[in-house]
Amino acid sequence: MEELTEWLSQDDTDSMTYIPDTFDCDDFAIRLAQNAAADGYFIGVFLAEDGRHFKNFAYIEGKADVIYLIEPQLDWVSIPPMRLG
Ligand SMILES: [Ca+2]
Repeated sequence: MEELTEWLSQDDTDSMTYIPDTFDCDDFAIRLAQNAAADGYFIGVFLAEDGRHFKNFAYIEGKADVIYLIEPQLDWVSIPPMRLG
Protein backbone atom coordinates (compact mmCIF):
# COMPACT_ATOMS: atom_id res chain seq x y z
CA MET A 1 0.00 0.00 0.00
CA GLU A 2 2.80 2.48 0.87
CA GLU A 3 4.61 1.32 -2.25
CA LEU A 4 1.52 2.11 -4.32
CA THR A 5 0.92 5.55 -2.81
CA GLU A 6 4.61 6.41 -3.03
CA TRP A 7 4.73 5.37 -6.66
CA LEU A 8 1.60 7.41 -7.40
CA SER A 9 3.04 10.49 -5.72
CA GLN A 10 6.22 10.41 -7.81
CA ASP A 11 4.30 9.72 -11.03
CA ASP A 12 3.16 12.92 -12.75
CA THR A 13 0.02 11.61 -14.47
CA ASP A 14 -2.22 13.47 -12.02
CA SER A 15 -0.56 16.78 -12.98
CA MET A 16 -1.46 16.42 -16.67
CA THR A 17 -4.01 18.91 -17.98
CA TYR A 18 -7.50 17.58 -18.65
CA ILE A 19 -8.52 18.38 -22.23
CA PRO A 20 -12.03 17.21 -23.21
CA ASP A 21 -11.93 14.55 -25.96
CA THR A 22 -8.15 14.99 -26.33
CA PHE A 23 -6.62 14.09 -22.98
CA ASP A 24 -9.47 12.95 -20.78
CA CYS A 25 -10.25 10.09 -18.42
CA ASP A 26 -9.17 7.25 -20.70
CA ASP A 27 -5.88 8.98 -21.47
CA PHE A 28 -5.14 9.51 -17.78
CA ALA A 29 -5.90 5.87 -17.01
CA ILE A 30 -3.86 4.52 -19.93
CA ARG A 31 -0.92 6.81 -19.13
CA LEU A 32 -0.90 5.64 -15.51
CA ALA A 33 -0.97 1.99 -16.60
CA GLN A 34 1.87 2.53 -19.09
CA ASN A 35 4.02 4.39 -16.56
CA ALA A 36 3.46 1.61 -14.04
CA ALA A 37 4.48 -1.02 -16.59
CA ALA A 38 7.63 0.96 -17.40
CA ASP A 39 8.52 0.83 -13.71
CA GLY A 40 7.82 -2.90 -13.45
CA TYR A 41 4.39 -2.69 -11.83
CA PHE A 42 0.99 -3.78 -13.04
CA ILE A 43 -1.84 -1.26 -12.87
CA GLY A 44 -4.95 -2.07 -14.87
CA VAL A 45 -7.54 0.09 -16.58
CA PHE A 46 -11.29 -0.39 -16.21
CA LEU A 47 -14.48 1.34 -17.18
CA ALA A 48 -16.39 2.63 -14.15
CA GLU A 49 -19.56 4.53 -13.37
CA ASP A 50 -21.83 2.66 -15.80
CA GLY A 51 -19.34 3.02 -18.62
CA ARG A 52 -18.83 6.77 -18.35
CA HIS A 53 -15.44 6.99 -16.70
CA PHE A 54 -12.07 5.23 -16.97
CA LYS A 55 -10.13 4.49 -13.82
CA ASN A 56 -7.36 2.19 -12.68
CA PHE A 57 -6.94 -0.71 -10.31
CA ALA A 58 -4.01 -2.39 -8.63
CA TYR A 59 -3.33 -5.61 -6.79
CA ILE A 60 -0.94 -5.51 -3.89
CA GLU A 61 1.40 -8.40 -3.22
CA GLY A 62 0.22 -10.55 -0.34
CA LYS A 63 -3.34 -9.22 -0.57
CA ALA A 64 -4.77 -11.41 -3.31
CA ASP A 65 -8.36 -11.03 -2.10
CA VAL A 66 -8.68 -7.28 -2.69
CA ILE A 67 -8.09 -4.72 -5.43
CA TYR A 68 -7.41 -1.04 -4.90
CA LEU A 69 -9.27 1.35 -7.17
CA ILE A 70 -7.35 4.43 -8.32
CA GLU A 71 -8.56 7.76 -9.68
CA PRO A 72 -5.59 8.63 -11.94
CA GLN A 73 -6.49 12.33 -12.24
CA LEU A 74 -6.19 12.85 -8.48
CA ASP A 75 -3.95 10.05 -7.17
CA TRP A 76 -6.86 8.87 -5.05
CA VAL A 77 -6.78 5.26 -3.87
CA SER A 78 -9.94 3.58 -2.59
CA ILE A 79 -9.82 2.84 1.14
CA PRO A 80 -10.99 0.30 2.01
CA PRO A 81 -10.13 -1.69 -1.12
CA MET A 82 -12.73 -3.69 -3.03
CA ARG A 83 -13.03 -7.23 -1.72
CA LEU A 84 -13.01 -10.02 -4.30
CA GLY A 85 -14.99 -13.21 -4.01
CA1 LIG B 1 1.03 11.39 -8.95
